[in-house]
Amino acid sequence: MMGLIEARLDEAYTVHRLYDPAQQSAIEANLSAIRAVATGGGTGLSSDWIEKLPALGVIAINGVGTDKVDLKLARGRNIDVTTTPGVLTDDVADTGMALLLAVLRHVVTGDAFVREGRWANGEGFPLGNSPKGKRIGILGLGQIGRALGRRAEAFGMEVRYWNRSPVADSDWTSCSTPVELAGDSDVLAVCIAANAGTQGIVDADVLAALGSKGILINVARGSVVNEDALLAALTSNTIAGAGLDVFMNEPKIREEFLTAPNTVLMPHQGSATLETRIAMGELVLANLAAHFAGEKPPTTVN
Ligand code: 8YV
Repeated sequence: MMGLIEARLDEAYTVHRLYDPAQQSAIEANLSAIRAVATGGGTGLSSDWIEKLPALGVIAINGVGTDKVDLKLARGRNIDVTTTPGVLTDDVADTGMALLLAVLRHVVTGDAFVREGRWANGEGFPLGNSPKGKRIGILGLGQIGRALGRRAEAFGMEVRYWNRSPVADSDWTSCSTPVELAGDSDVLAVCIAANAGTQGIVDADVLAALGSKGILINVARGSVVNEDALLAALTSNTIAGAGLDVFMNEPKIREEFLTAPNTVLMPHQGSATLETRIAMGELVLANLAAHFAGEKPPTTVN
């Protein structure tokens, strides 16, 4: 979390930092006194840790992903799990658009081309592709999926979607399966929450349906994409390219991504703006404050 949010935590509470090796013995000595955990969406809290903390009453996630916390186990222990909904929606959707444009318009390779002096040497640079008139398929029409769809519309794209549960309030075309969505899209944008039911939902069949001109964007979680299938699809030109903000085993992602053709990589930056990280931190603080005041934390999800 940001320094100024951590400073507010330190003002209000006795804080032990699990990521700091120097604090390990103090933490082990204080297990029964720890009443709250603040953590990131990609980090969560393992079930082993939940079991080790008998006084735990709240897990305040600085993010919206709950895939790294067993929500049922927490509920069974009367532990509230909270997230930071709403405040990061626009930035994550912007990241999706940034990746989409970066792939279609060769932003990253163009930058290298100029710096390497190849433009000055008179070399030609390949034409990009326009988003205008293209179809974008949103996999997972939650808040982020909707925000990305609205942005894509502003760029002249046609929006369709697939969602696990029926969506009543959207004018966009609904597809009945992820494969149908991919087959009906030029760009497939993955915005779906990660859980047991969505693991590897973007598989070889979905990528084959997206096709050799199709682009995959992922701003959700690495686990919702079968990475073997994605790397195979990129290297065999089964799809045309990808823009990826999230991966399995971050930050030690599979090395094949580093050389995958026509692929733009980001180090999980969807919500990483100054403004949004302050707003997320404020929500974490509000949830913790409510818990310690004996109230229900405002954005409890379980
Ligand atoms: C953050 C996220 O990068 O919301 C999420 O689930 O993955 C991101 O917004 C992460 O939570 C860092 O704290």
